[in-house]
Amino acid sequence: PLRALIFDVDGTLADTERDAHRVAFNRAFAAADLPFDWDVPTYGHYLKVTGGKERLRSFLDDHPDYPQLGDADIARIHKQKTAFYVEMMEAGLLPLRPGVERLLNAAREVGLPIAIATTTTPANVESLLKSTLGQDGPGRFRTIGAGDIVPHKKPAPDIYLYVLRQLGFSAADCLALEDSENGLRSAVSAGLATVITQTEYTQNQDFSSALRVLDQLGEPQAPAQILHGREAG
Ligand code: XBP
Ligand code: MG
Repeated sequence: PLRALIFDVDGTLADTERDAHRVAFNRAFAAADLPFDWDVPTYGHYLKVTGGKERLRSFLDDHPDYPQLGDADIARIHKQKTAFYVEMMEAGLLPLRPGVERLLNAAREVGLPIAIATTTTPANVESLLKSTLGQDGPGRFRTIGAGDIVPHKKPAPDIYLYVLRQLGFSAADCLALEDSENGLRSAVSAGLATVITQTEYTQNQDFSSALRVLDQLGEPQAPAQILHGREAG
């Protein structure tokens, strides 16, 4: 039986990367007087590194000509980035992807628990859910696994294993929803069947281990496929 849906956040619930995370990083770089700015293709390249602090570290490793930062500086700049991101969410600038709210509502109607497994910072998830679903948005999810709560970010399985433990369900009884190859690898390594909704940034990635690959959840049949179609591969 299907006992829970486990959602990724960035790229899956909302298209947050290009117009929110990327912009928040650039604002934090400018506020810290750093001489770089991530354009859309550059950000796409560094998205292969999950986690904002890890992403910045990887960029600096590739650019020895730029000022090099210690872990404390990266943490400080990242904290500022989170503040800018939350500010953007509170301004209500970013919608959920098509069909997401309908699927969340369909799950609630049939009494199916929903959960979150993401590498992003908890404050980001909370602000996105509140701005799109209302103040009780975060409370609709039985478990929210996010950020540094596990030692290894996606594509490691840690965050999905953490969420499964919190839910008390086995992987065989849950379904993951992801948008990226890193996310898919994480979910599949945790034993989860996974539905992919592709984004502009992830459309050319390898999704061969996915149960199903969709453009989005907005098609008329999507909720029925997700809620009843696990074995229909
Ligand atoms: C999302 C991420 C995150 C965000 C930035 O991956 O990799 O790092 O880009 O968030 P996923 P932070 O969709 O697989 O969860 O800066 O808060 O780390
Ligand atoms: Mg994602």
